[in-house]
Amino acid sequence: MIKNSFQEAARFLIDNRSFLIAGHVNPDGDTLGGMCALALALKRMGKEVAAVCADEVPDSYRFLPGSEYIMRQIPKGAVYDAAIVVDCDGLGRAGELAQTLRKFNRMLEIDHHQGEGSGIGLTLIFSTAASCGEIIYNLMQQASIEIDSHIADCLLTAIITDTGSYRFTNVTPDTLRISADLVQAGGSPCKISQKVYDTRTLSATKLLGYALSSICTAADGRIAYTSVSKAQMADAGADESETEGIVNYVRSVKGAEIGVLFRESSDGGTRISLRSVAGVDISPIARMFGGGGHKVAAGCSLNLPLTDAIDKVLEALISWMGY
Ligand SMILES: [Mn+2]
Repeated sequence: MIKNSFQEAARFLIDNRSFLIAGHVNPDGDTLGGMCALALALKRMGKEVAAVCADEVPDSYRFLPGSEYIMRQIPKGAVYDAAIVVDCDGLGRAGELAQTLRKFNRMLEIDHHQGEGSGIGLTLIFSTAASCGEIIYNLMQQASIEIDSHIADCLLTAIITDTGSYRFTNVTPDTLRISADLVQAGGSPCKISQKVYDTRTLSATKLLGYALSSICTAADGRIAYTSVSKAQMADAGADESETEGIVNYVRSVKGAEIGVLFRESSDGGTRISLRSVAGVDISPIARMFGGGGHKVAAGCSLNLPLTDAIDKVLEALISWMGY
């Protein structure tokens, strides 16, 4: 794996004057928490910072300090010395921003997927880290950046969401040590859990109802799956980001080793989210369809209508499981 040192990455933060911080499409707590933490720290260092994400910040993450800096587009005419890319397994994950990012000479990619980075600049890619939040914590320590309660909340959100509240197999002693330091610095797991998990909009709750009421199983119950159509989203008044988390309910059906959520996209294609129990590596299936992710959480998109996508992915999953 190509890896640069934390010293080099710390120098990169100190030496450059202005930064474009980018995250991935359909942003989650790790990409957003990491982006916000970096934006807050760099602004405090007197740097010029723009944080950009091709998709809207979901409501449940608007509490993140620094999320007010996240824009959908790069300000017209703005030029930045360097780019920092957070939680992207390849620049393509940044969606519409990828083109702009490829023009940078100075780049720092912070990630914990299996990929090796774009090869443009520096990389801090550690596939054993549970979240980018942990890597950014180590980077800040190296750069002697003081972690205040705002940054602590951002990094703790990254860790809590990417570990499923410390329930996934990716949790390591370091995950917990870093979390302890972040709580010491003023981060609040209680507040984060309430904002991210215990607050659901009415529209998202209705949509969850639709999704749960039509769960099906296949392969003797070892696969549980459901779908959400554009019509159901419209009926619930929900947007695409409000499907986040539904797949975890699907996976939790007793006996299911794999949970799948099929979501009809606005462009007529289908977005597929996959979850598996520990010990079942679902990422090869996501990659088979041009997607990616982790062993127990992966995803892909198919340029097919909902019902065709369901047929195609189920067929692949069922034969993959040896049926
Ligand atoms: Mn992540």
